[in-house]
Amino acid sequence: SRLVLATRNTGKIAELRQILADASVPVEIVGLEEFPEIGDVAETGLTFAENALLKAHAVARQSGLPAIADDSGLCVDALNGMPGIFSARWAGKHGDDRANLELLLAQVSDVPGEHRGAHFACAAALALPSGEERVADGALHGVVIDAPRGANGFGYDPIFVPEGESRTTAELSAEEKNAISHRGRAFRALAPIIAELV
Ligand code: ITT
Repeated sequence: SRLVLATRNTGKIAELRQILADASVPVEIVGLEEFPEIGDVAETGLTFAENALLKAHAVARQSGLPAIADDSGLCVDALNGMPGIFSARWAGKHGDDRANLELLLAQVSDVPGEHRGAHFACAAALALPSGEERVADGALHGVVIDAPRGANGFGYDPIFVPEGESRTTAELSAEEKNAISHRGRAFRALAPIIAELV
């Protein structure tokens, strides 16, 4: 059976294909490029779970296939949880990872080390064409540092160091990141549900 991966973020696509392969989800994953008629979904939800479900339902309805979506972001304690669900467009233009990271660095520049706590959050959603839905969450706690390091991953990875690590998530290998990440945790929790329902 086939399952549509309802994201256009290339960083997510690479990680999700690996996470689902490692979890031995027994379905064929097809990308949105197979459905050029499906446009972007307005992310009008107030939570990661709401937005992940909006994306999964829109793609399931339009493709006629089960769909999975990821909504994720970085929640910074000193910024009252922002950028959170606004992480992809924090500096204004959707998906400008470099500008988003630079703005965030400027916003935390005078926050002392002991108040640099943050977490990545991910909601993993599955929607069926019938309207049935499931969602699972994952988080990765750590700190925001004051200068970028590392070339792996995407988004805010160069300025985030997980608890118990000295490297940023952009300095971890893909395998190392997936083993601990918000996305790895959320989709490993969803994997048995995908296997059951799809
Ligand atoms: P889709 O909606 O097409 O999936 P998107 O990039 O718009 O793609 P989101 O609205 O979920 O997705 O935004 C996620 C943002 O959060 C992303 O642009 C990054 O800035 C940040 N982010 C999420 N997971 C991350 C990770 O593992 N490492 C670094 N940054 C991450």
